[in-house]
Amino acid sequence: MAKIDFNKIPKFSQLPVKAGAPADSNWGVFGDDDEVGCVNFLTPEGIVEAAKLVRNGKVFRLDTPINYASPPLFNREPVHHAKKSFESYGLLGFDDVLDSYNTQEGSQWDGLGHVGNLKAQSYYNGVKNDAIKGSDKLGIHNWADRFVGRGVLIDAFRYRAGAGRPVNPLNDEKYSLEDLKEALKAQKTELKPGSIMLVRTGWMQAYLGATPAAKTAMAPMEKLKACGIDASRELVAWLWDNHVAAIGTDCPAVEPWPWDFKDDGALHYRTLSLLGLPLGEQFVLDKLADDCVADGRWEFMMVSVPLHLQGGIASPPNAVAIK
Ligand code: UVW
Repeated sequence: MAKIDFNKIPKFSQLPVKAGAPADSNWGVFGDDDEVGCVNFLTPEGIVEAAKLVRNGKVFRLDTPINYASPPLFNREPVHHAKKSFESYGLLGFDDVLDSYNTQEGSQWDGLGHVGNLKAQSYYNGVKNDAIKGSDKLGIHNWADRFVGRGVLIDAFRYRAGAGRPVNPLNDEKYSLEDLKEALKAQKTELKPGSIMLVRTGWMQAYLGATPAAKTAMAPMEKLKACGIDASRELVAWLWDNHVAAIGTDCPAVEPWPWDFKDDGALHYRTLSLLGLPLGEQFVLDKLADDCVADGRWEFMMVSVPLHLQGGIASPPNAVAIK
């Protein structure tokens, strides 16, 4: 792992640094063969600093129980959980067997092989579709022991409600860059280089409060409407210039859903493909947010251990925030 010198990272306005790379891409900044992306901003020094944020031993699980969404969103399959008995060996005991496990059925990090930029016909760092299909390139295993650092929660949902401009999370409303900045200011919190930025949009709370019939009605891709973060170039420049390592949200797509797959300016393309910036979706942030209000601390140590799946496309975050 190459040592990161934050002072030497080019500004967004200086991108791209590599000849032939698409506009607004950081391809080559972490090396031509890099498969880690912005998770490179999580450094050993940052982990040591993050550990100092642990003060009262409270732990918040940030991912949903498996199969929490019934049915899962975006036409993804539910997991089938069976227990395999040891009775045939004359023993008492069981193993688990999970069938049809889609790593994006609930809380998830989208890995860098999840979507490629259509215009550039490439994934992060210029990787081609055939390489994703036929090799472990850009797999989730690259983050298996890298996703630890300072977490920062931006409670954008609470901020907008408090400002008299509430968001309906079950509609395709958006949080602007200004909202995120103002919410941070209201929380007296700063982004520091190498932060894992979590944004509470209110979607998870609204979804969990919906009736079973409403959940069934909203689950299909073509029916779902959900709030999210603005996909503007300005917002993405702010993330990069602040050396944000990843962005995790409690909504289904980070950006408002539906987004247009053909739109080159979609946040999925701007982040995953052009910057190697992980997107986290359907995170559980409500209890953490309440605790942040209670103790006035919106930063914590965050530990996420994605599945050790060679070539994996995505993973549940298996994440905790520790205060
Ligand atoms: C969508 O935007 C469809 O979400 P995901 O990243 O889970 O595919």
